[in-house]
Amino acid sequence: MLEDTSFAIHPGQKKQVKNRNFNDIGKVIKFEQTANGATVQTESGDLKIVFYRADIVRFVLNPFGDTTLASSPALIAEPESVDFLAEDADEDILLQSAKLTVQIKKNPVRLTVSDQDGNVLIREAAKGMGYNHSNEVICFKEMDVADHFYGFGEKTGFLDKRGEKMTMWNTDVYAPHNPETDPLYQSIPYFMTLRNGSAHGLFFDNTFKTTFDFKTEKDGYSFGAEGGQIDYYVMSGPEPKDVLEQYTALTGRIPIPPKWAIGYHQSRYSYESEQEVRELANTFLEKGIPLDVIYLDIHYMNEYRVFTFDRARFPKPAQLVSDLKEKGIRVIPIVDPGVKEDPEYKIYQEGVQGGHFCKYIEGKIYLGDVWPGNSAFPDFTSSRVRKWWGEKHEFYTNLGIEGIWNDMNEPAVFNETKTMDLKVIHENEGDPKTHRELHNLYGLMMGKATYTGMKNQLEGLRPFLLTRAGFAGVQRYAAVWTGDNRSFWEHLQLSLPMVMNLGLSGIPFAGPDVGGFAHDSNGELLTRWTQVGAFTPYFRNHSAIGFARQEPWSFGEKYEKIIKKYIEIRYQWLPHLYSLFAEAHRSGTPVMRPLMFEYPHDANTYQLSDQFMVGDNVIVAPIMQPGIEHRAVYLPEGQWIDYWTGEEWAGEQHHLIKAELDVLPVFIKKGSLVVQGELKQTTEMKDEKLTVHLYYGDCTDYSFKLYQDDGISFDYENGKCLTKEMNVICQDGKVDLTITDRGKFQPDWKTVELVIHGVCDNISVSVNGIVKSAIKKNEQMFTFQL
Ligand code: MIG
Repeated sequence: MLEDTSFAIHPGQKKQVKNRNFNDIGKVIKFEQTANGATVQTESGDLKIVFYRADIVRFVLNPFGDTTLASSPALIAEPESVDFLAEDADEDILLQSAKLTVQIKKNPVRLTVSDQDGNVLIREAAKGMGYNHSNEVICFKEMDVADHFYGFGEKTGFLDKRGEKMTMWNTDVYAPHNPETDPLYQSIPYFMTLRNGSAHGLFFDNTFKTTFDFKTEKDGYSFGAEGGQIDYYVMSGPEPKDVLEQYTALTGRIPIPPKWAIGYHQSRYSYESEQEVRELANTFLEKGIPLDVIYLDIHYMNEYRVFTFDRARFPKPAQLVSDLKEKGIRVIPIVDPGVKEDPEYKIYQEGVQGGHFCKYIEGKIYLGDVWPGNSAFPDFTSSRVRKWWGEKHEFYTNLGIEGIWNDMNEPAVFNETKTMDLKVIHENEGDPKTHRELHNLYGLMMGKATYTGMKNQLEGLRPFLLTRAGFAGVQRYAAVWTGDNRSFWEHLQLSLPMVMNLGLSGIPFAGPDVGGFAHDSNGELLTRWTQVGAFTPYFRNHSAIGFARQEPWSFGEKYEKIIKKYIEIRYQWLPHLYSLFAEAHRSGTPVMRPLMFEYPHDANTYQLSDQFMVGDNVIVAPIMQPGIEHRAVYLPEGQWIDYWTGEEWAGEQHHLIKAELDVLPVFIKKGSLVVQGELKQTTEMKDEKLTVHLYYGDCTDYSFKLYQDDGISFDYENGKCLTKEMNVICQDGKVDLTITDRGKFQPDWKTVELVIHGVCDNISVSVNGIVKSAIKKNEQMFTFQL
């Protein structure tokens, strides 16, 4: 029949292949200086160049229409006023701030960005910016032989992403994560380049599906998007720390977490009844295993309806929450975005009546299949919807709940594409856009709604939010766990570079499910994983329904004992870790760092994926294979002390280290210090005494900023916090400790004990210039008041 109609000559029958080739943007037509940079008219639209600071410059070009300076919600910064020189010559245009020089060759347009010393950071050569008729955009850059690439958010594989091609498209991946699994739940279109010891950053602010390609070409890389503008920021570095400071100036930093959120967390899919939760808490208390949080996974709800409890299994949630809180344990329930399609369910009614759900352009609400069956999805791109959703959390906060766990917020839907129909329209504050364009923002905006709502309700207490999906800037609202890993040794291994790269992507509060989520864990794996977890920023044991239980005692006494020991160590290290979180809050510096972050000139660190640093002076080198008690450890410049034995190891060398099952290899840099508190059951217990462990060794300036505040409120924003900057000089038989206090806060502790490790001769110790004591051989410890 169809043959008789015009369909017979339908053009699609010849299966035309789309021409995806990119057109170059062409040459410069006109140059115009602006308050913060320039507008350069090209053959393919206006290229706007904006200095945000002397060390941050933005490039925007829309090849399909008017170039706009509007940004995605990742951005929190506005351009500062920046002094710069502009020069319009025959062949090129030069824009120069105190830190950056932008050169624009005119025909064709080719950009070069250099630092103040003339070192090239990024350069376009044969190819520059391009676009095609499928509305895709792309930027090609030269790649130096010495370049190493880090960041990109949540990726599998090793630390350095040179040679990889990665996509940003928030995706629920239950299938086992392996080195070619990409994308995962988070989209952070940002990376840091390290070249010969200097670093610079690049943030591509585009919410569409983006691709970063360091693989296809030998001497060039590219980043591109399925739509939208070319819109990226170059950050000058030159230290990795500077890049993080610059990137987080644009996208924000973590609030200081409530102290309880950096304790040990226990989860399971699912603890299914009040009784089970109480028994769990009691077991921790009886066994004296420290614990701060228990999670409620989807079984707490009435048929997976968010903002409800199943009253048969959880008859008295308020009582449960308050009884546990008395014991210093908080309860965190899961909240998914999918709202069950049920005309008798209040949230669904409100959502429909208020116009809060995502809709097709024709007006029909989008429904997708998730846990509760057919469900509608709040449109978090609208501030009105965010307010509504945030306010709904009174349901939890009125019960005394201070933390929420957001899952499935890619959003995940049980269908072929794994997500919402791309045609769905988001309100987006009066600028409606398709899900195809805003998909990657869903988790971020849900996080914003949840965090803001809770913060309003908690009357000055810090909320805690855990999220699976996110976009650049998600650190402002939530900690990130790395989704559905498995109880494989390989997944313990891959969690290290993954969390380190999250840290380099502005997300310092992250961690994997300790012990592994799916698959059956075992005693040895859980033990080794808990040892690592004790030193990773986010520390939660979580496992899936239908697999072996993995609470600390699940595999027998031998393992339980070691697991307990390491959870205790976490609590002892809390003053130190909390100080590092405060540093992340101040400057974006990650808590858990790759060695290249501190030793960017040491090529041995560039791909080092099985060791990490906690702060700037502690190296953790875990065993991550079964039946193994030895491993190679690389120690960079300096002298390093084995945390357990006091043995000294030389830097800039590899060593073979022995570590039986109860040993996590930890090394402290000589001449530096670590601050510890007391053993405790929960973070609710205060430290009466602090211990400063100083590792004696030649050092002319080491400094650590010990931070304390009340751990629960936002008073720190008004100066109610204490920073004790401890400066150490160890030389010629002398230890000089200088302590400078900043801020007004009466700390918990009454005494501070100084323990000096590695003293082998008479030395004299002074604190703030006053000689405290002369230490003779083997007298290594003394106590005083700080
Ligand atoms: O499709 O809520 O990643 O942590 O336990 C599974 C049940 C949905 C996925 C999360 C996991 C959680 C589980 N969720």
